[in-house]
Amino acid sequence: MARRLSTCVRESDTVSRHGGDEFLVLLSEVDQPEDAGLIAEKIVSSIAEPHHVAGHELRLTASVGIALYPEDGQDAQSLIMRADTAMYHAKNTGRNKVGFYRSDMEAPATKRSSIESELRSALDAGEFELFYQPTIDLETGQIRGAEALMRWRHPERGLIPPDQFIPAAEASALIIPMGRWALREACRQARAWQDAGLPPIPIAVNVSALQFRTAGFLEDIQRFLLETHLPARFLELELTESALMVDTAATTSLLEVLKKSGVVLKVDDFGTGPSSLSYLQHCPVDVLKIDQSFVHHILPAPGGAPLVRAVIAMGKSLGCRVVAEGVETKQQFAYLRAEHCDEGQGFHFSPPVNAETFEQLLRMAPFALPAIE
Ligand code: G
Ligand code: G
Ligand code: MN
Repeated sequence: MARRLSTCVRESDTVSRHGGDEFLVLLSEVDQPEDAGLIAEKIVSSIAEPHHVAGHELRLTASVGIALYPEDGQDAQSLIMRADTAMYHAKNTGRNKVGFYRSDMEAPATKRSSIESELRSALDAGEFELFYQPTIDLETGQIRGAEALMRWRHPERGLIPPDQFIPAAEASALIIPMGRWALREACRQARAWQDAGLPPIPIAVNVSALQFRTAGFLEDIQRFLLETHLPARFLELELTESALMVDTAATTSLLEVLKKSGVVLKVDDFGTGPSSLSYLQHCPVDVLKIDQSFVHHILPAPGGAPLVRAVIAMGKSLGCRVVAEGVETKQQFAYLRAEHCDEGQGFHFSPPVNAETFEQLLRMAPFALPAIE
């Protein structure tokens, strides 16, 4: 894509990737606005030419928004913002895929703030819920723990899964109060189940990188544990590799303090992020969760999943417990069990369910074990 774009502009122009699937083109010598329009048209038709990738023919479309200096903005930031606005407008009107900025276009910032304010009022109105998915001891078939997963019970749209609101929450920093709510609610629920005489199990809460880096995170956790009288070992934190692999004094000491307090630290989606093995060796994590993409590749054939086997071995030699995510079939269960993976989580056992249903799972007999040939 970068090469395509570069061929449409002059040597003196600048092409850059802005993030995701967005590119910025800076045309430094434009005599009249129409020239920018012509180049944008050229870009759109160049991108529309088929792309050949790994033997496949791919066809793409693009939308271009144009902002002009100096009338649309005096600095880079406002020019980019207005080009962005024009781009969204071009995309939404769909007819002409190139559009110039006009002051009567609605800014994307205002659009974004509407989901933000929706999330904010949902939080105040108590519309978030935690669902729970069990992790199973692969040796015994018993429930060893649960992962808390947020759901939004929208008054009109029904139950909304996290992939539809967590990204917006992260972009707007609302993930911080939402994550704080999830932590407290998980502690409360863990305690309530114990008080009801159910087998005591730890509950794992997903913590976003931003929340983890926010001042007061540790104090919040300590307060929630105290308030709910929950021993720290029943609270687990799931952090992604990108949140953990920041080798700064602050991160390291926070992890050390959490670990010392008894809270269990888990690496989520292990194998998909920027893990440094030498850092991992010193990082005080207790559990590796093998990402489901690796687990899905377990084949019924022998020797099926070298990466899964290697991660289990590595986890063990680091002294970590290993959990396989996304276990969907009996074959996967049997393979993981034979490889002595400690725990499994996935649709084969149970999808994430509401608290009431989870309570029934806790009262049930252990999950049936696969036969070992
Ligand atoms: O539950 P699945 O059902 O769709 O969850 C999708 C994603 O949303 C997961 O990657 C999970 O990490 C994330 N997620 C779910 N609940 C929370 C939460 O309480 N906090 C954060 N930060 N992420 C969550
Ligand atoms: O990123 P994280 O691991 O926190 O996300 C857990 C996500 O995985 C949730 O969206 C949950 O609904 C989903 N999930 C749980 N078990 C399975 C499974 O067996 N198969 C698939 N495809 N997804 C699963
Ligand atoms: Mn998780």
